[in-house]
Amino acid sequence: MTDTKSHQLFLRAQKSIPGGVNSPVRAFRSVGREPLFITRGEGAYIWDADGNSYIDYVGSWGPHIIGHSHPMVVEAIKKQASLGTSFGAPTELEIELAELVRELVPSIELVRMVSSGTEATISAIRLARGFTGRDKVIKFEGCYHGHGDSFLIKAGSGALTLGAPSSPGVTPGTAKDTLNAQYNDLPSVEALVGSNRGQIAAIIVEPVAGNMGVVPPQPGFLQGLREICDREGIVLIFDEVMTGFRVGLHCAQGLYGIKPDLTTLGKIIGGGLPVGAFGGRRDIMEMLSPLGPVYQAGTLSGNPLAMVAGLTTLKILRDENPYPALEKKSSLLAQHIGEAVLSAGIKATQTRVGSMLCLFFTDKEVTDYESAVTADTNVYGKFFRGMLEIGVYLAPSQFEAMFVSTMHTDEDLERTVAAARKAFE
Ligand code: HOZ
Repeated sequence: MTDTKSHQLFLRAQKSIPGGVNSPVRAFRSVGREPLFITRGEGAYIWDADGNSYIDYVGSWGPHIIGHSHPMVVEAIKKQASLGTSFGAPTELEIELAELVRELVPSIELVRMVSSGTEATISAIRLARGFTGRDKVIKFEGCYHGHGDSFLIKAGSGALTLGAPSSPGVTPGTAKDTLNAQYNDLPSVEALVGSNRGQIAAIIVEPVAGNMGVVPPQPGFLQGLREICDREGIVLIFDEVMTGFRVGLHCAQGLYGIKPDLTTLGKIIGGGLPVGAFGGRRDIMEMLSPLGPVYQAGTLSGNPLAMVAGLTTLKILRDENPYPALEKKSSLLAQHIGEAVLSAGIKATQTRVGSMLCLFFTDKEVTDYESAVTADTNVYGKFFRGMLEIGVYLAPSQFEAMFVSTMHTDEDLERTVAAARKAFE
C-alpha cells in the first residue's frame, strides 16, 4: 500500500490539512486503513488515484441518488458556469428551486437556502428559539445534525465513529441547553419535557436516524413527537438532510405522514454541490431577517451553480419517480448481502428504509443508540476492507448508511453480493 498514489497523496495532505482530510470520517481511521483519494465518479462508480474502480455505495454521503456526473446535471452546471458562478444577489433559479421544494414538501410554506446541512440546522434552531422565546432543545442520542455547537452532545456520525460523541470546545452554557432523549422512546421525551416545562424551544429529530447506522422510527414514534410538540408549544424540526428526497419524493415526512413545523434539507437538494435549506410554517419563517428579527445570512447562499444542480436533480426525481425501483433493488440487495454475511457465520442485523441501508454486526435488534453501539466495529472494519479489496466502496464506518442510486444495475448488485460472500475469507 505504501507504493500507491493514494498513500503518497495522504502523506502530502497531512502536511497541510489536519489529519489529511476535510471531514473526519474520511480518514478511514475506524476501519483500520488509509483513505483512498478519488479522481473521478460516473454513474454508480468511482475511481481512485491509482486507477482502481469501485462500485460506490457512499454517493458522496447521500447526494448522488441519480449517480455521479449525471449528464443533465453536468450540462446544467456548465451552462450556468458560463453565465457566472456567483453574484451575491437574487436569481430566478433560487425561486424555481424554492417553488419546487414547496411543491414536493407541503409542510414547507417558505424556504431559505444555505450552503450546508450544518448551516440549515444551526439556523433552524436559532429560529425556533427566536419564535418561542425559549432556550432549550431536545435531540436524540446518536442523531447527528451537523457540527453546530448545540448538536455536538452525544452526537452520531463522525463524532460517534471516532469515539468522541461530545466535543471539547462546546461551552457548558451551550451544552446545558441541549437535552438528549432516546430515539424511539417517547417516555424519555416526556420525562425531559416534564422537568423543563415551558423551556423547550424545539425537538429536532432525524425522522429516520442515519448517523448511528440506519435506525428506522418505530410505529407511533414520530406521531408521538408531533403530539407532544402540539401540546407543549414546541417547534418540531425534522432534520431531513439525509432522508430528504432520498426515502421518497416527499421526504420522510411524506412517507410517514407526519407534518413537522420546520424541515432541514441538504445533500440531494444540492445535486452534489454544497446546498442546505430550512423551511416550514409561514408564521415561523416570517420571523427571519429581513422580515423579522432572527438574523441569518450567507455570501454563497442560493449560489446559482448549486441551485441549478439541485433543481435539475429534483426535476429528474419528480419526472422519473425512481423510488419504487430503488425500493425494489435496495430490498433485494439488503436481503442478499445479509444472507451472504450470515452464511460466513457472522452475526448481523439489517435495517433499511428505501435506498438507505445498514448492516449492523450485532445479533441485537437495533432501535436506538444503545442497541446500535452493540455492533462490533472491528468486524465492520474487516468487512469494509474485504469489500474494498474486491472493488466495493462502503462508508468507512459502522455508523453510517449505505446508499443505493438509480445507476446501480442488477449486475452491480450481484457483484456486490458476491463480494459480501468473499469479504470474510
Ligand atoms: N457527516 C456526513 C456523514 N454522515 C459527511 C461526512 C463526510 O463528508 O466526510
